[in-house]
Amino acid sequence: MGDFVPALLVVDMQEDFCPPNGALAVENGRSIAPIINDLLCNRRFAIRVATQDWHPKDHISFAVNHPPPNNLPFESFITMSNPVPGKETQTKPQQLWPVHCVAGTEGASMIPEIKTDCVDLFVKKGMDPGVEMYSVFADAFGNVDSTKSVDTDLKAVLKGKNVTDVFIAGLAGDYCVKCTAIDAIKAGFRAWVIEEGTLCVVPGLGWEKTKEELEEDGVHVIHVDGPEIDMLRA
Ligand code: VGL
Ligand code: ZN
Repeated sequence: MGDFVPALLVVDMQEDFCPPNGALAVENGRSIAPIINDLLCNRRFAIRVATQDWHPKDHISFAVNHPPPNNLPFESFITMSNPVPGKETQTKPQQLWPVHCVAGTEGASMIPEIKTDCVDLFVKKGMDPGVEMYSVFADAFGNVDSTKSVDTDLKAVLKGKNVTDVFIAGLAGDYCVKCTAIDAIKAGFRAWVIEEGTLCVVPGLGWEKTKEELEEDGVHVIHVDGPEIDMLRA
């Protein structure tokens, strides 16, 4: 058998992504907490990481930071430039969101249902006001080393622990979970998304479309009661 060193990434289980008060609440967001806790506390992972979306008030993805009429949360897209000096001519459409996960606010805190005692490392992302960062590994332009958007080089941490396989759950399936899983592959890991451990901003078809995109990029979508997770039982 080849090397197998698994890590767990719990993505953005924060108040702002959960009802009843979350600014960008994912339907039933809190309901996946027991599944995530079982993964966090009852399985053999070399490292268990929790990410937190952590934006400054002037973040580019906040609809209120743009002039009308093209500033409707969930609906409008603006043009975002690569923040890296010399690369500013590179642009991408960026979807706008309600103000969410502002650094240090209640909305940015982990939901209390998550057993944070079982988390080994917290990583904050989305900290550069000028660029979106759904994935914990890279910003929207794929910037890694040059990004000021993240407080930890997670790829380096995982490689330092000889991690080969990254298991991913959390919120939201169609944004941060998806981008983190696809980037995990680009970073040289095998990637496994646990279907029952994630929920989407767009319920229903959002997950079906996301699953296709994940599998096209080589991410394995698995079930929490399947053999891959069973084998990790502590
Ligand atoms: C997320 C939208 C904006 C996520 C973060 O955690 O999936 N989605 N910021
Ligand atoms: Zn965000």
